[in-house]
Amino acid sequence: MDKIILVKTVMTSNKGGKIPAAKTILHKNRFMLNRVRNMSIQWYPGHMVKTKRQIIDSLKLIDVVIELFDARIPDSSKNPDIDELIGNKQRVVLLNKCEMADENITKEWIKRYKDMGISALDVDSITGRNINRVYTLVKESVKEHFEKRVEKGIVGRPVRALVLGIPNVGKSTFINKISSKSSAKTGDKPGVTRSKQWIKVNKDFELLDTPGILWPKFDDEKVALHLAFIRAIKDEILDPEELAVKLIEELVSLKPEALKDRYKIDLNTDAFEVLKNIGRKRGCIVSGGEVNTVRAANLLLDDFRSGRLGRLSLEKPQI
Ligand SMILES: Nc1nc2c(ncn2[C@@H]2O[C@H](COP(=O)(O)OP(=O)(O)OP(=O)(O)O)[C@@H](O)[C@H]2O)c(=O)[nH]1
Ligand SMILES: [Mg+2]
Repeated sequence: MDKIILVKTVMTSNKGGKIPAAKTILHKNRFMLNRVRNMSIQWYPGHMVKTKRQIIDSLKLIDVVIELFDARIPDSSKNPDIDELIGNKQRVVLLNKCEMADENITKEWIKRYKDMGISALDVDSITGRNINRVYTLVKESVKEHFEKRVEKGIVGRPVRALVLGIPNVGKSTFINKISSKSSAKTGDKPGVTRSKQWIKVNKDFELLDTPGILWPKFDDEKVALHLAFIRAIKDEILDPEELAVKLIEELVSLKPEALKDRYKIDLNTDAFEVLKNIGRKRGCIVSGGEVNTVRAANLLLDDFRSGRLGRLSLEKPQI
């Protein structure tokens, strides 16, 4: 196992506060870069701890939780803390970005949730796929709860849903799509939403947007890598070459044609060499003819994240 030392220098301002990500120095043994290694990824910044507290405070205001997973990685994008956090609140699961995932595998996931008695729907908040079915599902999930309210004489209040999920899963985009507004700020990186915000879908339905949250420790490296691949973890703390090598390794075993079709390259070599070949094909060359592997890595990650490698599901439901 080779060694990678990622040294992140954190400068301290004269007020004593930390200036994050001031400089990242990578000491890498390039000779060993083509070997499989363990990446240690952790990202649990203070704003997520604060959001968790806000979520607990909001629970008394809401009837149902809409939990978004990324359809490409439904297991890894499920925050293990959420079950405990929301207790026995009604829940609707949405597999978002479904048009980037393998359609048949997504169907298997939906069936799995239904078998477990969880209301679930595959949606795409860009194309709008199934978005018009979400309200019906939400209404069904709170029907009993609202009937009890009517019995108690409480009427005339809209259904209120709390939208939860990991960073960058598409919570704000989903809210904008279903409400046909652009009230919620969105962006292709984690941590765009910084505070909670109520958005009215119609007179009967209100949604609470929240900042994405992760959990304090990823016990499984694969989970951390999957989250990093889909950009739920901020790129600034990651090494793009390492991440790209891991993605190549996974794609080669899962769906090699995704790489072959896009880059027309030979995959019968180790993952770092594949990365170099991608760089060569795509003109990521520095003076002297060497491949700029950082550029090649970013290009590959960008292609994967934008769906240019085709529809890919990295996780299947376990039998
Ligand atoms: N292809 C595709 N892209 C999506 C979908 N939903 C969201 N996106 C994109 O994913 C990125 C993140 O979307 P946001 O809505 O900002 O994600 P978020 O969950 O609110 O993120 P935080 O506020 O950081 O927690 C944006 O670039 C969106 O355009 C989807 O269903 N399909
Ligand atoms: Mg957001």
